[in-house]
Amino acid sequence: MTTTEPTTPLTLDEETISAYRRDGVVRIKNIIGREEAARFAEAAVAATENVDDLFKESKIFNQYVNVWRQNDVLRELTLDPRLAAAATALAGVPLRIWHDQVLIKPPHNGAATEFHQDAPYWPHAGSRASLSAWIALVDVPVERGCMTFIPGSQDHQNLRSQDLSDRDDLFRAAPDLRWEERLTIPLQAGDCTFHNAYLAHSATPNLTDDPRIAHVNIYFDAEATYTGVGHVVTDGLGLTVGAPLEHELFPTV
Ligand code: AKG
Repeated sequence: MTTTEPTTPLTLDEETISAYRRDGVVRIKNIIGREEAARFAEAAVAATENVDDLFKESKIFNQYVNVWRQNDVLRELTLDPRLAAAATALAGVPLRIWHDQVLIKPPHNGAATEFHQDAPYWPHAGSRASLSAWIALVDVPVERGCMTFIPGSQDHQNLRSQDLSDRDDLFRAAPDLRWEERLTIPLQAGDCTFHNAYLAHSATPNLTDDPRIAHVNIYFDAEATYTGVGHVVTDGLGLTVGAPLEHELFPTV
């Protein structure tokens, strides 16, 4: 797989961009500094303490969406120009923020995030490129809940949404993917992966005594239009079906 060590300011070389376009995923080490990651981890823990998470019925992870709207420190990370520049170079089209999320797997959470794609859940039409920057705010070795990808699976763009608590659901939807090679990517604090929103991915359970803390910036095509399909981020905003998602929640980057 391709791993890039960033320069300052971050520019991605052609090899990294073409590896991303082929595999649907790329790792960028040290996209933020280790100390920055520690500062954001502390902010993520403080911002989510005593707050109900979206996934509270599930052991898979605690999920907090759109933290950038409430927390000034995490807002810096969600709107970070280094991440936005890398995402835009990989996507090759102008992007908006779709939403962010802090995903915490508590110690010994006892549940994997099972294989799924992201895009089938989203109310977007005509997004030429949507992708996530999954940023490790703590060291995430395999045992702490790192991500595994099926490179190339982003070509499966017409699947129904898949249940990320069901180990077999993706493979019922796309039986050929069961036999494809998988790529597991441990990350150190400050590293990130970018993955295509159609790329099948999963994460191991957290088997360690420390929480796994990740912050995810999700970007989508600035010209994509709203489908009206229900989603927690867009419900009730009064968006027009068939029009671009022009709203302060979805700033261009
Ligand atoms: C995503 O960022 O799209 C995920 O599915 C994350 C899964 C996880 O962090 O466990």
